[in-house]
Amino acid sequence: MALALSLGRRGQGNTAPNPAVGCVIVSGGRIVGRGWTQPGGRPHAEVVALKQAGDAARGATVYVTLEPCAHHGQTPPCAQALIDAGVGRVVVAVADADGRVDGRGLAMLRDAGIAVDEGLMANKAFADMAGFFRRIVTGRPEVTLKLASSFDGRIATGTGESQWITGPEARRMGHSMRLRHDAVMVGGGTARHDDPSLTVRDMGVTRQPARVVVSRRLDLSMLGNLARTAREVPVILCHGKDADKDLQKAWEELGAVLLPCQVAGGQLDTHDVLAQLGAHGLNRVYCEGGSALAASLLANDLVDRLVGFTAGLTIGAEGLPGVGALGLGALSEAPRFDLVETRAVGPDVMHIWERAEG
Ligand code: AOF
Ligand code: ZN
Repeated sequence: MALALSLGRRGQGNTAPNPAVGCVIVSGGRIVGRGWTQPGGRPHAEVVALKQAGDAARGATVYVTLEPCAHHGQTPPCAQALIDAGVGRVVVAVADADGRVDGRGLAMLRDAGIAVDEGLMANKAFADMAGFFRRIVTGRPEVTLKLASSFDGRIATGTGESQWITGPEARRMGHSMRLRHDAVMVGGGTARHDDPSLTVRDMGVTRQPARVVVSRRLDLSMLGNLARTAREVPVILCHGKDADKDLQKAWEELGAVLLPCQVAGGQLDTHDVLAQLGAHGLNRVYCEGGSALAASLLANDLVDRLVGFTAGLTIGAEGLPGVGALGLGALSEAPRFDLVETRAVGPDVMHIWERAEG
C-alpha cells in the first residue's frame, strides 16, 4: 500500500476533477502490475495496473488507495474490471465519498466472492486525496497558501522591490509544488504588479497547472504574460458579477475561462470564489498571494496548508506584509496551524503547516 500511495502521488495536480489514485497488483510475492490515475483523470489506476498484469492478475492481491469505482462514468467500473480479471483479494485504503460509488465498489467485489479489506494506511491516503474529498464533501478545493518572505514576514520593500527575497533553491521548490496542484492562484494586485506567468519552468515538464486570478474588476493587463500565454496554459478569472462586460468578453476572446463570483463588502467573496473553482473541478489550489487574497482566505478559514519560505533578511515595518489585515479581536481568533515539516532549502528555510482540526 505504501508503494500504491507513492504511485498515486505521481498523479497529484494532474488528474482533476478525479483523485490521484495508486494501485499495485501482487501475485506469488511479486509485483505484477502498477498503475496510477492518468493525466486528466483517466484511465483509472486499476485499469492501468490490470493491463500491465495481464493473466498474472488471476488470483492476485490488489492494493488500491481508493475504493474501486462502481459507476459507468466515462469508463466502465473498475470493480467490474477487477472481477473480470479474476483477482483473489482487494485491499483498499479509503472508501470513495463520491455519491456514485460510496461503498458500492466494495459491495460489488464482495458479492463476486472477492476478499476485501478496507482501511490500510487510511490516514495517509485520506491526506493525499484530501483535495478530492474536500471538494466532494464541501464543494471547495483544498487550499495551500504559500508565502516567500523575509525573516519579518515581508514580501517586498516599501518601494515594492521583491526580486528576490528567497534564493533559487526555494523558488525551484516552489515550482515543484505548483506542479502537484491543479491550479496556481493569485490576486489581481499581484497579477498587475508582478506580471507573473505562473508557469513551471526549467523542470522538464510538459503539463502546467491552470492559472487562477482573483480580480473583482478584471482590470488586468491584456498585454502581460498571462494574457500572452492564455491559449497554451489555461487562465481562469474569478471576477465580480459586476465586472465590465467588454472586459469579460475581451478576456474570453483571449481564451480565458471566466467564473463570475459574488461580491461581499466591496470585495470578492472568497467563499464563493472557491465554490466556483470547486464546481469547475479543481481539487488542489496553490495560492501565491498577494496579501489581500491571503488575508481574505485566512479570515474566512479557507486555508488548509501553509507553505513558508523564509529568508535570512529583515525588511522592516516599511515593507509590505505577506498577509493583509485580518481584523482579529483576540489572539484566540487567529487561525492556527500545526507544524508538519521544516527543511533547509539553500540559504532559506521551508516550513509546512496544516490547519489544526477542531
Ligand atoms: C477509481 N480509480 O484511479 C480514480 C477513481 O468520471 P469517471 O468515470 O472517470 O469517474 C470519476 C470518479 O471515479 C471520481 O469522482 C472518483 O469517485 C473515482 N476516481 N476511481 O476506481 C481511480 N481516479
Ligand atoms: Zn475506476
